[in-house]
Amino acid sequence: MRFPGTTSVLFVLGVPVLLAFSQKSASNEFLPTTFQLTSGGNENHFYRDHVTSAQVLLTSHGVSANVNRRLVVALPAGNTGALVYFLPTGNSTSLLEVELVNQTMTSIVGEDANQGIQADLRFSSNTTFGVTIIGAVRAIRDYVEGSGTMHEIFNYTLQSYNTTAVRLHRQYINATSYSSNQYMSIDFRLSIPSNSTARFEVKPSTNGSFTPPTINIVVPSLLSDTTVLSQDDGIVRVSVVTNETSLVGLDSNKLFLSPSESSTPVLKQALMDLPQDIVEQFSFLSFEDKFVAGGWRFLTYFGRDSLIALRMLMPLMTSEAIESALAAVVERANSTGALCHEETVGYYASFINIQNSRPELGNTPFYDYKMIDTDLLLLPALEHYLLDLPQGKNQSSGFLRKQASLQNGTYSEIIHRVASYNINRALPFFVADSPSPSNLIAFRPGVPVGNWRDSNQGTGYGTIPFDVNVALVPANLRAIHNLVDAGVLFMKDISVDSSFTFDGALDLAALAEKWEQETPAMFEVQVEGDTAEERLLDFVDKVGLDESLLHDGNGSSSTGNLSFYAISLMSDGTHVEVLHSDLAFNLMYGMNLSSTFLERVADALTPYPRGLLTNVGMVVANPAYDSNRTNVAVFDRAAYHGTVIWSFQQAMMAGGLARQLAFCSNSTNDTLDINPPPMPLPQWCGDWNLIERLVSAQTRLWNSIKGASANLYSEVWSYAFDNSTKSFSVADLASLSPGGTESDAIQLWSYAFLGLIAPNPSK
Ligand SMILES: *[C@@H]1O[C@H](CO)[C@@H](O)[C@H](O)[C@H]1NC(C)=O
Ligand SMILES: *[C@@H]1O[C@H](CO)[C@@H](O)[C@H](O)[C@H]1NC(C)=O
Ligand SMILES: *[C@@H]1O[C@H](CO)[C@@H](O)[C@H](O)[C@H]1NC(C)=O
Ligand SMILES: *[C@@H]1O[C@H](CO)[C@@H](O)[C@H](O)[C@H]1NC(C)=O
Ligand SMILES: *[C@@H]1O[C@H](CO)[C@@H](O)[C@H](O)[C@H]1NC(C)=O
Ligand SMILES: *[C@@H]1O[C@H](CO)[C@@H](O)[C@H](O)[C@H]1NC(C)=O
Ligand SMILES: *[C@@H]1O[C@H](CO)[C@@H](O)[C@H](O)[C@H]1NC(C)=O
Ligand SMILES: *[C@@H]1O[C@H](CO)[C@@H](O)[C@H](O)[C@H]1NC(C)=O
Ligand SMILES: *[C@@H]1O[C@H](CO)[C@@H](O)[C@H](O)[C@H]1NC(C)=O
Ligand SMILES: *[C@@H]1O[C@H](CO)[C@@H](O)[C@H](O)[C@H]1NC(C)=O
Ligand SMILES: *[C@@H]1O[C@H](CO)[C@@H](O)[C@H](O)[C@H]1NC(C)=O
Ligand SMILES: CC(=O)N[C@H]1CO[C@H](CO)[C@@H](O)[C@@H]1O
Repeated sequence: MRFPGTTSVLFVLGVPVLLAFSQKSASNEFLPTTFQLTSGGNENHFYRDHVTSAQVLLTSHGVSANVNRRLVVALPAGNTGALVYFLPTGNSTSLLEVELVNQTMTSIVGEDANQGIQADLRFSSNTTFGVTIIGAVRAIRDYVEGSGTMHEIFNYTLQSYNTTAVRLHRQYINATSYSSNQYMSIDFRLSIPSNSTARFEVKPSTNGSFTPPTINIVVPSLLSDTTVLSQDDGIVRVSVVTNETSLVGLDSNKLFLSPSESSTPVLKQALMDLPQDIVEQFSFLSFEDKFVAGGWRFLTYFGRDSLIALRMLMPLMTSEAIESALAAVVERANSTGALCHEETVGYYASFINIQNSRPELGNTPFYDYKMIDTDLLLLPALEHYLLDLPQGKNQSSGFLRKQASLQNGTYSEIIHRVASYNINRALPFFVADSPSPSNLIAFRPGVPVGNWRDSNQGTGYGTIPFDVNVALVPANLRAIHNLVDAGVLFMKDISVDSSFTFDGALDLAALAEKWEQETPAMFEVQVEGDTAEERLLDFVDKVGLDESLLHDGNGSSSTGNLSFYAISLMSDGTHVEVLHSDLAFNLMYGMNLSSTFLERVADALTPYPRGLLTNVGMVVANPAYDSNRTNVAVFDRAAYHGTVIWSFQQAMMAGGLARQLAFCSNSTNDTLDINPPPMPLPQWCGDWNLIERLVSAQTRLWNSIKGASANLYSEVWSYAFDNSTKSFSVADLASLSPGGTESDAIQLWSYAFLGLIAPNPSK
């Protein structure tokens, strides 16, 4: 049986430490899934059963006293939650520690059938509540990521209190639900279990709901710090309940194929070897209606995260799970054919609707269409599922005939609309006499971001990104072309903007080919050998690395004059000369890569700071060669999209490289994915020199990835450089950038590694 009803405890090297307790009974009775992860100075506790899903976060024991202890509760239901900072009080010299008492996390059904999560917390000393936010996870993110941004409109009220019970209440801003006339609310409750001697001392505000009440937790003096954490005295029970409807989870056995359903021996082996603890983390983010992006910060629908995770894990997944993820994207397309980036639901949706001068919408979900890459990711995923994978064969008519539930129309109508939108956006470049940056696809007017490097600094303030233009537009056009060829989509149902004129009908293959062939050169950056060396030396000096990293002994060597692809273009066409990992999109999605392009991949997969590879992973950007030296600081190791390591980028690079190499080798032994090669085969398949370079690059990449294997499934991390060993170690990004962005302990697309096998070293 694949999911035995046992309790397993697994220790992975270093952080995060993983403790998994998973239970499934043979009688098919639904037992809760719970697991715990330590990551970035936080203890993350996860819980899911048929009543609720929740993540509860507490500051890890032993973290510096300068860091305020914190509780975060996050529920995917309505993306609701609570945040409380616990400040130390009194004369106690002992450090305030708060921990979740083992095995006390459970779902609860409270008054009015409201549902949520409950857990017992143990306090080592007296505390008073600091900043407290009850309501939306987005409001909590605004506070922790936005240097303390709070909105008065989110204020809670002290509903009731005494020495053993406190209830903080938040009624929705626009109190009624969009689907009924009933009040919606969230409650944060505190109580004292019968055998705990903790007590509350509460002083209500004298100033209405604006000024928070004083809430103290008083626990008896204890003998010493070491005994405190094993006593019942400081225990307080907390719960968060809401009347948001809970999402129905997709269980791990519904997510992944069973080994007997696999089409190749390697896939069968991989399915048998799936690490159940990791599968459960991925499963925590998967629901019947949608996948959510990560926890605690992104327990809601994100189109890009869903589609990228799906593309990479699809070969292992059941058609039910694949179609859940695809349907979530299709359902949320807008009437123009753009795809939804983020869905805001629940309490925060009311806030956004008010800001958009649509208060009458109440808490109707708000869909955001600001990203330009998401639009391009659906059709390649759909193509791969319906045309390449065994579990997608014969599924197309059933899927396309479905009637949407979040909007009018069939999936077929919506998908044709998405295809039309994407084709029309690709036409200006196609009909232009000569390629010009102004015909490429830029971030939407007035929006400074638009691809996965979702910060102004992430593309060096450039507005025309490499990934979208060089990888995703052509891949999307190829996908549409192939789906039309296969009779899944129909040219007659695609509406081509009539202001463009061609000789005869639009030729999708020619359209794709023009984008494939002409865009890479538009991003090409050339740096003379001497200049490159000067900039590298300057870079090493500026960011506190060591010159020895540039020497041959480190597998690093000067290659003379240098060419690479800019991470983006400024709106005037100026290159942002930052070396980057987005080449992975071409490898994973592209069909007709040139040998020049693949040479650049091999160049990039060399030791940092010449290339991207550290001994603790692949950095996603490297500004060392940029003639604009301001970017050295803009892309530093504390920047969210700077010289930091994103796990999904590593997975995409590794998976993409395996995919391209498999085109030439015809072997089904090295990849779980099934990718029919382009016909005729790429010319570079005959270039053994190049293939050897790519295989070496692949080995270096995996060595780099394995250097931080304990972090593999987390979102993002940075590095610290040790000058004595001249090597890198993993550094927590949030601690490097106080007030900056913390990493999620679980992140949907980082589980892409479940779909990869490391290359065979003996080869
Ligand atoms: C803290 O210590 C000071 C001096 O020892 C004392 O006056 C004060 O009452 C103490 N406060 C508490 C809350 O115990
Ligand atoms: C809680 O569980 C963890 C993991 O099993 C264990 O290491 C720890 O000692 C337990 N704590 C208590 C107080 O039982
Ligand atoms: C405090 O309030 C709770 C909930 O209203 C109630 O059950 C409990 O009896 C009260 N305790 C005291 C000491 O009044
Ligand atoms: C939500 O719960 C509150 C009680 O906390 C109840 O008054 C309200 O009717 C519920 N709303 C809906 C839409 O069920
Ligand atoms: C305290 O009470 C809880 C139930 O409320 C129980 O699980 C626990 O064992 C009790 N602890 C002691 C020391 O009696
Ligand atoms: C908490 O404060 C009370 C007085 O309000 C004091 O008696 C107790 O010793 C304090 N507890 C700790 C752990 O310092
Ligand atoms: C929504 O809230 C805003 C601000 O509180 C208010 O102006 C508006 O009337 C409310 N709309 C509804 C339908 O309750
Ligand atoms: C759909 O989203 C795109 C991209 O933001 C936008 O240009 C278009 O106007 C939207 N369509 C509608 C009907 O709002
Ligand atoms: C669906 O169509 C009906 C009838 O034309 C219309 O009333 C309704 O507003 C449409 N719904 C959506 C979500 O567009
Ligand atoms: C240089 O980089 C900085 C930071 O990214 C940017 O603000 C500035 O516009 C760039 N200058 C030029 C000339 O591109
Ligand atoms: C791969 O295998 C197919 C069928 O066995 C064959 O037609 C094709 O030529 C092979 N391609 C390569 C690159 O060996
Ligand atoms: C009780 C409560 O949440 N009070 C907050 C109301 O909003 C202001 C402004 O954001 C905060 O400063 C208060 O803490």
